[in-house]
Amino acid sequence: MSAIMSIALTRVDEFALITLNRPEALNALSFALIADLGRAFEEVAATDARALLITGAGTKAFCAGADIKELTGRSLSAQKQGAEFGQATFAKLDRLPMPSIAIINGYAFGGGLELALACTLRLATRNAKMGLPEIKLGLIPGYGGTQRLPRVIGEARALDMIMTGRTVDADEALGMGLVNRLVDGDAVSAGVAYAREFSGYSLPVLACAREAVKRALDNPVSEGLRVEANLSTIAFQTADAVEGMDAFMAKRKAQFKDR
Ligand code: CO8
Repeated sequence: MSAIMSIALTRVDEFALITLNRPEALNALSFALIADLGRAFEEVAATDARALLITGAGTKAFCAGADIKELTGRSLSAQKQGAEFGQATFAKLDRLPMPSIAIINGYAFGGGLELALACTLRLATRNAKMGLPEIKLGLIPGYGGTQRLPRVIGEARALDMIMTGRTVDADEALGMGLVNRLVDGDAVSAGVAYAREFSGYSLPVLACAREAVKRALDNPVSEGLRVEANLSTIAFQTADAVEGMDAFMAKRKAQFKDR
C-alpha cells in the first residue's frame, strides 16, 4: 500500500496497518496528520483488509494527543472547525466496514486516546500510559473523548479521568475495561494474533454485531431490542449464516464468504 506523509499505511498479511509516524513529536496529531488519517481510512475501507490495526512509530508513544503547538492563538471558529474535523475523521474510523484495533504501544494522551477509543478494540503494551490531560491545558477533549470514554468505562470513571487529567497505567486500564488486553513481545504481531481471533468470521455479520452493540449504548432497552431483532434477522439472511449452520450440522469448519 502507500506511504501517506505523517502516517504509513501498509499491509500485514490480510490486515491493513496504519503507523502514526511523527516519533519526534510522540506522534502528535497535527491537522495534516488527521487529514492523512482521513484519507487512509477511506483507502482502507475500499480494500479487502479483514481488519485495521493502528499503532505509533517508535518505542515511546502511540500518540501524545493533538499537536499543542498548532492549537494556540486560534480563532473560536477555527477551534470549532478543528474539533469537528477531528470528530468527523474519527467517525470514519468508527464506521469502517471492518473492525479496527488500536495497539497502544506507549503514551496515549488526549486526542491519541480519543483515536484509540474510536477503534473497535484496544490492546496495550505493559508500558502504556493513558489519559485525557486536556484539563491541565485549560481545555476539555474535543475529538470524541467526552462521548466515547463514558460508553467504554462508564460515567463515573470517565469523569474521574477527564476532571483530574490523571494518567492511567496499563494494569488499571485493563481493570477498568479501557483496553481489552495487555500484550507482551512484538505489539503488531500481538495485534495480528488478536485480529485473527475474529477475522475468519463473516465481515457483514461482524458489522451487524458491532452496530447492535453500539446502538445498545445510544438507545433505551426497548428500542435497542428492536434494533437487535432487525440486525439479527439481517445476519440470519446472509449466505454466511446458512453456511455456518450447515457446517455445524455437518461437523465441518465453516467457509464464510462475506455475503
Ligand atoms: N503536541 C506537540 N508536541 C508534542 C506533544 C503534543 N501533544 N507531546 C509531545 N510533544 C513533543 C514535545 O514538545 C517534544 O518535542 P521537542 O523535543 O521539540 O521539545 C517531544 O514531543 C518529546 O516530548 P517530551 O520531551 O515532552 O517527552 P517526555 O517523555 O518528557 O514526556 C509526555 C512525554 C508526558 C507525553 C509529554 O510529552 C506530554 O505531556 N505531552 C502532552 C500530552 C498532552 O497534553 N496531550 C493532550 C493534548 S490536547 C488534545 O489532545 C485535545 C485538545 C482538544 C482538541 C480540539 C482541537 C481543535
